[in-house]
Amino acid sequence: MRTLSVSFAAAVSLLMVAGIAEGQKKSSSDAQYIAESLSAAPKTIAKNAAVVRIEKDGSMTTLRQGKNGFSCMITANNRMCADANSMEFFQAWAKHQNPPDKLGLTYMLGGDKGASNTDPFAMAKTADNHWVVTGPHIMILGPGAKSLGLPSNADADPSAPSMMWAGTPYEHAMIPVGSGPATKTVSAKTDEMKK
Ligand SMILES: [Cu+2]
Repeated sequence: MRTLSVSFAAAVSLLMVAGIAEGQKKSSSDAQYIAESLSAAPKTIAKNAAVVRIEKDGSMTTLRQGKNGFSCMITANNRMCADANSMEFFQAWAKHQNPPDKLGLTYMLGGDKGASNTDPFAMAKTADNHWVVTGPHIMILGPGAKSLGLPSNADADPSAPSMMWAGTPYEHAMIPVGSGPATKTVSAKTDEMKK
C-alpha cells in the first residue's frame, strides 16, 4: 500500500511537471514578458498593474490593462513597475527628450541586470562607464529627486541610496530595499511585543 501511494504521488507529480511544461510550450513570448514584468512589484501592486512595452521609437504597446496607475515592463533588459509620472520619465528617456518636472515612483524588486551609473543609454559594461548592479530597489524619478541630497558619485555603492545618471536630465534616486528588514531588529521588536 505504501509503495502504491508513493508511486501514485510520483505519477501525480510527473503529471504536474508535464502540465507545467505544456503550459510553458503554449505560452507566447508575451505571456512570459507579462509574468517577468509583474515580478518587479509587490504582489498587491502587480495584481492590478498594467503591462506595457516601450518600443524603440518611444511609443508604447499595452499588453494588459491595469487599474492602479502602475505599469510593469521590461526596459533595457530590466523589470520594473512604474507609476504614471515614471512612465512619462521613461518615455522621455526612450525619445532622448527631457522628462517632465514631476516625481515618479518605480519598483524594481527583482533588482537590475546592471546599468552604467553615468551613461543613461549604455547597454553594456565598458572600461569607463561605471557599471553597477543593484539588488531589489525602488527609484524616485524626475528632476525633483535631486533634492533628496543623496550621494552622486560616478561609482555608486549599490547597497545604499544614491543618485544614478547624475548631471543628466535622467538623474534619479536608487533606493535599495534589500530582501527584507534586518532580522535582528524584527526579532527584538517581536520579543518586546510579547512582554
Ligand atoms: Cu532601477
